[in-house]
Parts: sequence; C-alpha cells; structure tokens
Amino acid sequence: MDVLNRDQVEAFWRDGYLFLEDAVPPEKLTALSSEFDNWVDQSRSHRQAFGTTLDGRPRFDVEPGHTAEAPTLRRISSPTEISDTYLDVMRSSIAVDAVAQLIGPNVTLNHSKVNSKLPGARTEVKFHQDFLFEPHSNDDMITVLYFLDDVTMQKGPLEVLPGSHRGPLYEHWHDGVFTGSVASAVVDETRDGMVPCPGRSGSACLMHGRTLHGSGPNHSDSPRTLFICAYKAEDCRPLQACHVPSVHEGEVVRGEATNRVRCSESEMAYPEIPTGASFFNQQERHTVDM
Ligand SMILES: O=C(O)CCC(=O)C(=O)O
Repeated sequence: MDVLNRDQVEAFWRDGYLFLEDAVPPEKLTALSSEFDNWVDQSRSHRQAFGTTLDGRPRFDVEPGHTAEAPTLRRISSPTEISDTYLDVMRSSIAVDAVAQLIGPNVTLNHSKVNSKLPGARTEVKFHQDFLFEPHSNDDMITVLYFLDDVTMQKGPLEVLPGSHRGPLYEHWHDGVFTGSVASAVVDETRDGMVPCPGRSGSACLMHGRTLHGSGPNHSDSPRTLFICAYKAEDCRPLQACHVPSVHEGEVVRGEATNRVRCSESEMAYPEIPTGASFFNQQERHTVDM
C-alpha cells in the first residue's frame, strides 16, 4: 500500500530522512505512553540497570544518579518483547508501509528500543550513523523514530545532516575504543548543516541507516520519549550479531521471506557489541578530543 506521495519519496532519497505526521493513532499513543509511565515507576525501585534481554544484558538502562525521586530511565531494549502495544505499533504503523514503499516490498525488523529523556536527565545522543553499529550485506535500512510526546526545540529533538546517507561512513572507533560516535572534528565540520526534527506526538521520523544524527539533552520540564524501530529490506542480511537482540529480530513485517541475500559495497571496522545495558555506556567513553 503506497502511503507516500512522489515528493515525499524524492525527499527521503535526497535528504536521508522524512518527517511523517499521524504515524501512531491517538488511542495507541495513549497506550504506549501509559506502558512507558509504568516502566518509569518500576525503575524507581532500582539503583542501576535492570531486567534481562535475550543476550543476558539489562533491558532497562538508567543514567548514573538515577533515584526513586528523580528517575532517569534512558533506554528500554526490545520493548516489543514485553508489551503487546509496542509489538502492535512496530507491526501496524503506516510508517512501516512507508518503509516498504521506500526499500520494500519485503521488510523485516532489525531491532526496537525506547529512548527516553526525562526532565532533569542529562541524556544526550552523540552524533553517529546507525549502519556503523550494525554492518549488513547492503544499506537498505530505515530507522523509524515514533514520537510519544510532543518534541519541542527545548527537548533535545533528533538532529540530522541532510544528504549524509550519500556521504562517507565515518569512523566510530577512536584510539582503539569503539565510542559509537563520530570524531569531534566531524561534528564541528557538520554542525551548521544539522536540521532539528521537532514535531507533535504521534509523528515519526524515518531515517536512512547511514544518515548522520544525534540529539542534545532535554532542557524542558516534560519527557521526550521515542519508540525507535529499525527496519531493513528482507534481503539485507546481518554480518554481525544484533546489538539489541530480540525474538522479533528478522520478523517479516511487510511482504514475504525470499531466502535471498543482496550485497552492495561498503567498508567499515566491525563495531563492538555493548557489554553494558546500551550504547550510552559506549558513547560515554568518547572524550572531547576524539
Ligand atoms: O534519541 C534520539 O534522539 C536518537 C536516537 C538514536 O540515534 C539511537 O538510539 O541510535
């Protein structure tokens, strides 16, 4: 089913991202938010990362300094495994139809997660390209970031560099350390071209797997919560274990299974699978000069 017009398709391939309104209907949005609020409440009784995912790492990641009174839950890995609502949205959103139109018809799930910036938290996402975390046989990969809250400029919106999906794959290893982020010099060079993506709750941003992006801290007094689903063409096959594994990895969400692999050329260092709860620990290893 085509949900994008020709201008939107062209814009996605030109810019490497596309903003889509009304990707999640209001009743589902309410259900997603209420599940998220429960997880925040659950986190109040923990002092550090907790829960378990498929590979034994913690499912719920909290910022250092997290307390019951001032929770800083920052990541929930593979929420589709613990919530039927998240599973349903991952499968049924019109954003998935849009992904199928762009890189389909056959589309699978790569991974899913929630990124949260609660009021008072310092969480920021250093600039990176998703493909450098997950080498695949080709780069037909699209990450959909569903907005669970209104995202204003004060909330640390996603920032993207238009056209960067057609540019270089930047190094994410520095001085022998996988920091999951590009060199500070790349950030300095590209900062002026970065475009913020604010928007209403229920919207989504579709982003190509090679697009350079990041986001700053939330300076407002309300949350900024994103449900993030990374999808890929069905014949785009992983070259390394998934860094956010789940029982839904590889599920065909549009089209059909073909048992084919398609290869395109790209070259990069193998990333390091995080040993902690999420990539935030890896990004914290990035020092100013790197
Ligand atoms: O939370 C954000 O603003 C961006 C998320 C992101 O880039 C990621 O988790 O890979």
